[in-house]
Amino acid sequence: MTQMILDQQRIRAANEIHPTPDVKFAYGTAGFRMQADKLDSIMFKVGIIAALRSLKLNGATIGVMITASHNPEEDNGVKLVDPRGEMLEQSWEGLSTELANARDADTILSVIDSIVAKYNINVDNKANVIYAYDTRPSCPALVASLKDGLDAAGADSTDFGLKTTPQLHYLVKCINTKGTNDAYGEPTEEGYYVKLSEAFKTLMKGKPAMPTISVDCANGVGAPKLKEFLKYIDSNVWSANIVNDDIKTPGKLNYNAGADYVKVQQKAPLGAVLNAGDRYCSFDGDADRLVYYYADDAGVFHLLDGDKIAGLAAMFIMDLVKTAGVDSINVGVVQTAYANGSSTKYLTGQLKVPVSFVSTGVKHLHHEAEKYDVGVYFEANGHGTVLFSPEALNTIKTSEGRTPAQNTALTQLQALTELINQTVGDALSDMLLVEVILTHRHWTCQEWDQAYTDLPNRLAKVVVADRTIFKTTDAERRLVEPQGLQQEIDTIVSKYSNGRSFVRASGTEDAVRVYAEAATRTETDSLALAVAQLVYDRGGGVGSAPSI
Ligand code: 16G
Ligand code: MG
Repeated sequence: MTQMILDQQRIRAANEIHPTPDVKFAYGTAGFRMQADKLDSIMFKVGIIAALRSLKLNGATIGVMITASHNPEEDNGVKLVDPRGEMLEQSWEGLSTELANARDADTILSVIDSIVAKYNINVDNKANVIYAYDTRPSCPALVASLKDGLDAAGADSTDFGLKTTPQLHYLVKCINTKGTNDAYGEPTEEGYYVKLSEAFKTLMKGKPAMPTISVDCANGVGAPKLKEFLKYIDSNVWSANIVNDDIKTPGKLNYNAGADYVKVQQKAPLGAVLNAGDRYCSFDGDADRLVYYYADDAGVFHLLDGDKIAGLAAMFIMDLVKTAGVDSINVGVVQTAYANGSSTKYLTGQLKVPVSFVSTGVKHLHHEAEKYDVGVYFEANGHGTVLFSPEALNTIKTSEGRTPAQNTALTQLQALTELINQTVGDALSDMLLVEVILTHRHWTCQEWDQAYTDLPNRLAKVVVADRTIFKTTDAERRLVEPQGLQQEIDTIVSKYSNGRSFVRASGTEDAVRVYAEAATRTETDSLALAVAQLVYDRGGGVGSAPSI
């Protein structure tokens, strides 16, 4: 048994109070996520994992965020944040899953022992953990369970209260870099607003203000946080009208609102009546995703999703790098298979920017983006950010322009590195980035939208007996198993003009997702239905046959 500071008696006691239900838990794409009433035991175990991870990293501060993002209010979830504000290192997911599924106290203690042994953890260190949560009614009880785990593990922990997910990532990075050469900022919520607002003001200096934007906050934590941010900005410089800001009424969180709803339904959220020419955007429930939209003169809804944001950001940064005379800095974009085919064509054909493809999930995009000097990564669903490498940051900071124009561009680039949350996608920070670019270009949403026209696309969901039989390769763009299925998909796809379709098991839901795009809406729907039917037939479909 472990000799460490972990208090075995307390772990046993905590396990009594927070018994593990008969559920198969897995640390998925974004941590543990499910109906909130099944999560109690997970929370105290996550407290222990967070402490162990901190011990492993010599007491560096680890973050824990309690949220289920865009998922329904009755769900909740928890994820761990590594010291530099990144997602938990993947190699820890397996053992976290093992601990989550351990039921009796002896098994729990022996899994803890194996983690200590495997990672050669120095138990003399002191663990440091911070945590925060969103507006879900289930959060307070889950926080209490988390705290039991942290206490049992002897961790020093700080409750940062209600925060957006990206704010928690920001805080973790600030705490761990405080006093170093690459100090990220003040580790307070105020510090976050100050950093973003100062950078924003620098970038907006001398530019005429645009009309007020409407921001749908999905009745989630983004609403109070955006209100707070607005206090730091003169409304003559920039103003926002917040819709869906009711975080008190039960049942409203994410209900027919928020970035996921708007992206999937391809329509405006509840509470937003679109006036032609105005700008609208939506955050998701924990404010780490952003999509824009507008209505044209005929009143038709148009979506500007993560792909459009990536294109806009890459275009602007490439121009700025050139104007600043630091074109040794290379810019790259990272996408997933869900990126609209037209967006990839625009990036490679028009912007001539390198594009790499990775599997779904922020951790994959983030790491790939780190390979560029400036790595722009966005999922079509609106989660993304821009990463500046240490070398790029240094070049921007130390270069001296030969002309006033070059100096202005360098100042703006420097401000961009501070405006953009480099730990993770951040709806507030990303929105400010988009607002800066539109202001600099004097563009409406409609003008921004003209970069390229999205191919019509459709996402379908098929419930099957066992989704783990669906195995993919090539950044999830092709199936290797079940055998032969990819060939059948290829045959179907070849019948459609500009057709593309792929199939992958969801990492967050018990279902298989089917994506399809083609030249026309009718063709797209027909393609999506045909592939969904194939998956249903050959993959062991459960329940009623797919419909679109
Ligand atoms: C999670 C991921 C998101 C991804 C989505 C895919 C993070 C923080 N979030 O929400 O990036 O797009 O899962 O869901 O990584 P799916 O596997 O169910 O399609
Ligand atoms: Mg989210």
